[in-house]
Amino acid sequence: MNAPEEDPGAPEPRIGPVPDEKPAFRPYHHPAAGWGAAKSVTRFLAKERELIDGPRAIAKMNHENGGFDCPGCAWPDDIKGLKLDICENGIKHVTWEMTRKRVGREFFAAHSVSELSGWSDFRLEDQGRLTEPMVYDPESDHYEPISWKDAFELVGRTLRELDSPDQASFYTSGRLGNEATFLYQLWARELGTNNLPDCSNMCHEASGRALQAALGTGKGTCDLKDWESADALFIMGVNAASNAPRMLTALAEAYRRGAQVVHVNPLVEAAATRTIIPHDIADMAMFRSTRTSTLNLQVRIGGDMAFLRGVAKAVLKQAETDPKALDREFIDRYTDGFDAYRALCEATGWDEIERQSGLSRDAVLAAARVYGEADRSIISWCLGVTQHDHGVDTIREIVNVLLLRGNLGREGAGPSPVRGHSNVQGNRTCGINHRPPKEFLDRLADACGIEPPREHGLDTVGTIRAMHDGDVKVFVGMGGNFALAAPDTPYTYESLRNCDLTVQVSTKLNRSHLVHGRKALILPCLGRTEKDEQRAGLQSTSVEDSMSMVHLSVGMKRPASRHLLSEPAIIAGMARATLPGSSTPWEWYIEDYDRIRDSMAQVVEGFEDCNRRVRLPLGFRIRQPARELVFLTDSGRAEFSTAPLPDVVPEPGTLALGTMRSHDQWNTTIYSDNDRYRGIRNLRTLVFMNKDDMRERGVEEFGPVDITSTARDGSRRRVEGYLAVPYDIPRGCAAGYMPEMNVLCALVDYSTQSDQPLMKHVKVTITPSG
Ligand SMILES: Nc1nc2c(c(=O)[nH]1)N[C@H]1C(S)=C(S)[C@@H](COP(=O)(O)OP(=O)(O)OC[C@H]3O[C@@H](n4cnc5c(=O)[nH]c(N)nc54)[C@H](O)[C@@H]3O)O[C@H]1N2
Ligand SMILES: Nc1nc2c(c(=O)[nH]1)N[C@H]1C(S)=C(S)[C@@H](COP(=O)(O)OP(=O)(O)OC[C@H]3O[C@@H](n4cnc5c(=O)[nH]c(N)nc54)[C@H](O)[C@@H]3O)O[C@H]1N2
Ligand SMILES: [Mo]
Repeated sequence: MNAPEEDPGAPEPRIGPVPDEKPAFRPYHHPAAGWGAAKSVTRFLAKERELIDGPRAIAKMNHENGGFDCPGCAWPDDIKGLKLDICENGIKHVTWEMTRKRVGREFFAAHSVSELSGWSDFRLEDQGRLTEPMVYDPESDHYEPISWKDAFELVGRTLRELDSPDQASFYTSGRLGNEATFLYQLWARELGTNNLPDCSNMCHEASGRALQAALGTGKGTCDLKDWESADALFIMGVNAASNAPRMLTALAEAYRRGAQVVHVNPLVEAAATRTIIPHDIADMAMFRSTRTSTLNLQVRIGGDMAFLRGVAKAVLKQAETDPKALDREFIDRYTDGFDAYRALCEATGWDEIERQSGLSRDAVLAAARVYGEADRSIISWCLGVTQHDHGVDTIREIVNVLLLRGNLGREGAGPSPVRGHSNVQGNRTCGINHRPPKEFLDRLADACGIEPPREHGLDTVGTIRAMHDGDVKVFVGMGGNFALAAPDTPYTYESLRNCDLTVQVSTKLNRSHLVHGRKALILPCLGRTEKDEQRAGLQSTSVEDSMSMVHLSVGMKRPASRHLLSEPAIIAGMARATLPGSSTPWEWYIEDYDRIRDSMAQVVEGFEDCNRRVRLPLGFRIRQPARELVFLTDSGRAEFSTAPLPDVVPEPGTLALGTMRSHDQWNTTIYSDNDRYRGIRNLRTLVFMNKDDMRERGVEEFGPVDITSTARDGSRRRVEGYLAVPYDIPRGCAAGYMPEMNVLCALVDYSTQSDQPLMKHVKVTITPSG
């Protein structure tokens, strides 16, 4: 066996940009994960000098009874308690947090904010962990130490002086644990605002809205057991090998048991080829890889809805001669709106489906055959589907297709969104919602004795606009890196700078500390890997994964600095200072997080008796009514939708640009300038293009190009000198990396269905530079 050729491993992974090295592109033909990943991890650990603690921490990660939850993606833990269900990128995220480097007061004394503003984002985070609270001093243009008490007082005073609580906005990034989340929303609502934007507003807002409307349940209905028993898996708009690497195991196992795995993506990503499963020792030793795909469909950017309509059309056609093609009994008993949907499918012509999906009729029919022959199908999706104007309609079309064959409420079937941040789903469950349901607010009022505001608050896009207009004056960032993650970078910068006060609760230095309000605080917190000691002893915090499993996470490392506070403690401190007359027992909650969970048990749906259930070996699963065929919709049935197909074909001369992640980054955190599975080394300012589109524009391979986007309101944005990489991508489509390309995303370009920025569908023209 010519093993080494099978998987010779990564091109040397560099940690951080290497300015003197030439960018390179060499297509990747090896399996995902396997030895390439192992090699990359070893180098990363060595670089962070974590060869001893790193592996020990990893052994503790995601394990029942006493580990911490991987701070990476939201893919669920292995239900069989697999001890080595780890992934390259999870290890990077953990090690990133555990670095030995520190950013103390000496660092801030030595570097002014103006100076730091000239540093790269990589260099900022590479300084290590923040160690004590800092306040911005405009006189010296430096951050200076401040006591926790004074920091809380500054937040409290500024908030109390506002004319209205709606002049403050409280952002959440999806790593925040459930207990902190609960206290955070309680603080905002007791103050009197629902301005609770979160990263979900840029991520899966469309999924929540669509599933809620169709099924009355805003989450997916599948769990890992379903994934293990499906006959067909449809993976739409996910780069799983990089962003949900543990999904590779599920795909490989599906292939081995003879299930069909269909990938729908403009790019053939590494997860759509083959993988070596990292925990399969035999496979690793033998360099044996497994296929993770049976069919790849390179849909046009934004073309998923047309593709799904084509599948439905084919299934309905088939049903004319083969009644078993549809699950009529299911449709009659549980759904509403079938006749209208059937009529719509019949009225949609194949030429339109082909044009809008970018796929041939034969390709769509091939997928429809897979779907028609499978007893149990799961459709899974991520940002390739959500970050579009018609994201909600597309996800409703996913549900339409599933309903046709009764793929809901039974094992091995259903809708299964892949969430992003490790606790982004838990954040929403525990109250981070600018449009909170009435029932949640009622229970919050009863259990916590507050009068929560009833009108909707601002989301991410709304907050940026309101800060720009001067309507929001205080911004609190609970984790994340708002300045870089949000669209329209210069506009977002102006918005943040227009605030009276910006507060960032963070673990590492990032751009959002340098793009700040007139007053600014950096409040450093414990990370998930670290021990959180409170009065009652070592505390744990709960998190919810993509499949609604809630379990405890306990840190095991000594905190990076003795001045750090936990996120719940920081929130309680700010809340107490803001609300002097509050009857909420803020300090009492912090002494023992079980007390927070007792309140959550009364307020959060599905959290009844959570203190006991969360301590069960695998935690507990939040009940999904739609899984049990209970539909909390107005009709009490699952709703077919009948939205018209959007026109996603770019106008002549323009391209649809999707912004996405490389293999070596966590959202705004860049680990290196390599993108191994796409064959890229040492380059981030690039654009992947179809060869014919390049030729038509006189763009040379690796030649510099200028990219201009045109927004809805006609305004233009531009980046210059990006290098064009010829890639296997449909004509009319282009792709490149966030967050660099966020300058091309206009704030006005958000979905009217979900208010999500259109990060996967930026209208651009590309021309050779100079
Ligand atoms: N290592 C790592 N893991 C992560 C993250 C990270 O940054 N790094 N981020 C986390 C977060 S917050 C999230 S939300 C998830 C994101 O996970 P993904 O959704 O995988 O994120 P992206 O990198 O944006 O990749 C989008 C994928 O959609 C495809 N795509 C683009 N446009 C379309 C389209 O119109 N239709 C279809 N069908 N596909 C399209 C792209 O080719 C790409 O494969 O990952 C999470 N996990
Ligand atoms: N163009 C474009 N833009 C996008 C996207 C896209 O696909 N295209 N994707 C969007 C998506 S899906 C998302 S989720 C957002 C991500 O937006 P965010 O969640 O705001 O950004 P991150 O980069 O994940 O945040 C990284 C920072 O979080 C802090 N941090 C890390 N761990 C912890 C912790 O335990 N506690 C606290 N308090 N802080 C911590 C660190 O200081 C680090 O610098 O970006 C969005 N932006
Ligand atoms: Mo996300």
